[in-house]
Amino acid sequence: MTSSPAADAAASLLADLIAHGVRDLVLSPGSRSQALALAAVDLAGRGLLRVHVRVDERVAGFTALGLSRETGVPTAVVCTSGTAVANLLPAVMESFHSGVPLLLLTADRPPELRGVGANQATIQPGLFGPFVRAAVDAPVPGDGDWAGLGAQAVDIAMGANAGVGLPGVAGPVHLNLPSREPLSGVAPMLDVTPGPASRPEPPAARELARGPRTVVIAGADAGPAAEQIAHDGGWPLIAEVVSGARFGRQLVHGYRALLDDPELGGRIERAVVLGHPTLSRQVARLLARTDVEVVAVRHGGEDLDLNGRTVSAASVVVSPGPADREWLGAWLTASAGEVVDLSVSAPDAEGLSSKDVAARRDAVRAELDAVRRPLDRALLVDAVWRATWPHDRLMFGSSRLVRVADSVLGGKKVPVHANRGLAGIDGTIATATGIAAASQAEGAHGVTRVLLGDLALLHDVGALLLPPDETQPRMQVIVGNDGGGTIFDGLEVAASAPPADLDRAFYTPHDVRLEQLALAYGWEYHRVTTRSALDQVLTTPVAGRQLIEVPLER
Ligand SMILES: Cc1ncc(C[n+]2csc(CCOP(=O)(O)OP(=O)(O)O)c2C)c(N)n1
Ligand SMILES: [Mg+2]
Repeated sequence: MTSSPAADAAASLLADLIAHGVRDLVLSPGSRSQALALAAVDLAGRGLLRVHVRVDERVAGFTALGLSRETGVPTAVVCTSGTAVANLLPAVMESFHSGVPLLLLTADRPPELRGVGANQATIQPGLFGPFVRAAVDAPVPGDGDWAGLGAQAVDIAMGANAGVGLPGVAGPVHLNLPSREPLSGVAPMLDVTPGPASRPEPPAARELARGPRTVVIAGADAGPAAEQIAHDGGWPLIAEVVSGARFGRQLVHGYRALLDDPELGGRIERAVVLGHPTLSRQVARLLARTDVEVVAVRHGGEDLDLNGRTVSAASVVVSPGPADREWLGAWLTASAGEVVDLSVSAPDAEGLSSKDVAARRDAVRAELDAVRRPLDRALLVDAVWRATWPHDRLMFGSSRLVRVADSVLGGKKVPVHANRGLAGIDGTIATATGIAAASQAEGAHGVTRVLLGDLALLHDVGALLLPPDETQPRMQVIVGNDGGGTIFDGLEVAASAPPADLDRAFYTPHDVRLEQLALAYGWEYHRVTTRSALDQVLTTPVAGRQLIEVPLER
C-alpha cells in the first residue's frame, strides 16, 4: 500500500482535533469514510483517542451527544456518504438546542460525482441547515488541504462567534469531507500532542440588583451555577429535576403549587432563568408574563424569550447587599408543607418482638405488605433517586416518569442528564451509553442509570447494540412499562375522542417481550414488581449492562 492524499488529510485532521481538545470519536462503518476510520482506530491504538463504533448513525450521533454532554468538549462523529449523514440530524438538532458541542465529519464524493446520479452521492453540503453553528464543504485532498480546519471547527463548536447560534454557546459544526480514490493508503505516522479545547472568553456578567422580588429558575442543564445565584441572592430556587441544581437551602419543594399561589407566584417581580425549563406549565406561564422581568442566561442555540421582553445574559452575578428575608422565608415556609414523603415506614420493632402472638402476627403481616407493596411511578422515581450518588449519572427520558420525578423528588446533588433541548423520545439510550463511556473512562467508578418509558426504549432499541470488543459500560436501563404512551392520557383530546382511536393513534399499544429483547442484545434482564426487589437490584453492585423492567399500571 502506498500513501494517498485522502489518508494524509484524514490523519492530519484528526491530529489537529486531538491537539485542540477532542478525545472521543464515534464512527459508523462505510467505504467513503475509510481513511478517517482507519486513522481514528490507529490513533486509538496509540492511546490518543477513544473510538466508539456504532452501526446505526442515528445511534452514533446520540452517543456522541452523550459523550460531549459529559466531557464538555466536542466529540467527533465520522460517517460515510448518503443517507448515513441524514441519520445524524436528530442528534444535531438536540445538540443545537441544548448547547452541546459536536463535530460532524461526513465523508462525501468529490464535486464531479455530485448531482450526476453517481452511487451513494447526494446533496450533503448544507444538509443540517440552521442547526449547525458552521458548515464547511472542504476541498478534495490534493486540490486543497484541510489544514487549520480542525482547530477552527473546535473553536466554533465551543461557542466562538459563528453567526449561527448564540456567541459563547456551544453547538454542532459540520465538516463535509470529500475525497477521491485511492480512498485510503498507508497512514502517516504523525506526532500528535493532545491539547486542551479553547473556551471562548466569557463576556462580562450582568449584575443583578437586589430590589425586585426574585426567583431563580433552573431548567435543564442549568448546573450548580443556578444554586449559587440563589444562594448569593437569598432567592427561592425552583430547580427542575433535570437541572443539576436541585439541592441547597434555597430549594423550593412542590414549586407548581407555590407558583399558582397568588401570595407567592403572584407576587414575583423578577425571574432569573438558567438552563432550559420545560417540565411545567406553571414555569412557562411565569416566563410568559409581561409584568415579570425575566433575565435568561444563554444556554442553547436560541434565546429564551416567552414574554417578548426577556433580557438575555451570558452570565449573572448578584450585587452585594442584604437579602430580602421575608420573601425567601415565605417561600421556604410554604415549601416545607409541599415535601412529598415517599419513605418506606420503619419496621415495627416492638410488634415484631412482642410476646403477644396476635400482635406479632399483625406486625409481620404489615412488614410483608410493605415489602410486597406494588410499585407506582412515584415509588419508582424515588428508589432510583435514592440509589444514585455523585459518582453515578442519571439520565431521564422524555416519558411521564421525568414529570413525576420533577413533581415528587426532593433535593440531592447528583449529576443528571436529559435531552430537553427538543424533548424527543429518540436517542435516550444512545445518549446514556455516551455518558457512561465518558464518565467511566480511566477507571472512574459509578453506574449510569436511565429512567424511561417503554416507547422511549423501543424507539431507541438499536442503541442496545454495543460492540463486544469495547469496554462494557456499567449501566442500568430502568423501563417503566405501561404498555404504550400513557403521557397522552393526560391530553385534552383524551376526554373527547373515542377511546379506541386514542389507543391506536396515541397510546400505541405493544406487546414486546422486553426480556427477549434484552437477552438478544446481551443485556442482563430483571423484572421487578415491588419496592424491596427494586431497591435490591438498584443497590447490588453493577458489573455490566442491565435492563430492569418495572410493570406499571396505565
Ligand atoms: C422523536 C419523538 N417522537 C414523538 C414524540 C412525542 N411523544 C412524547 S412522549 C411519547 C410517548 C412516550 O411513551 P413512553 O416512553 O412509554 O412513556 P409514558 O408516556 O408511557 O410514560 C411520544 C410519542 C417525541 N417527544 N419525540
Ligand atoms: Mg409507556
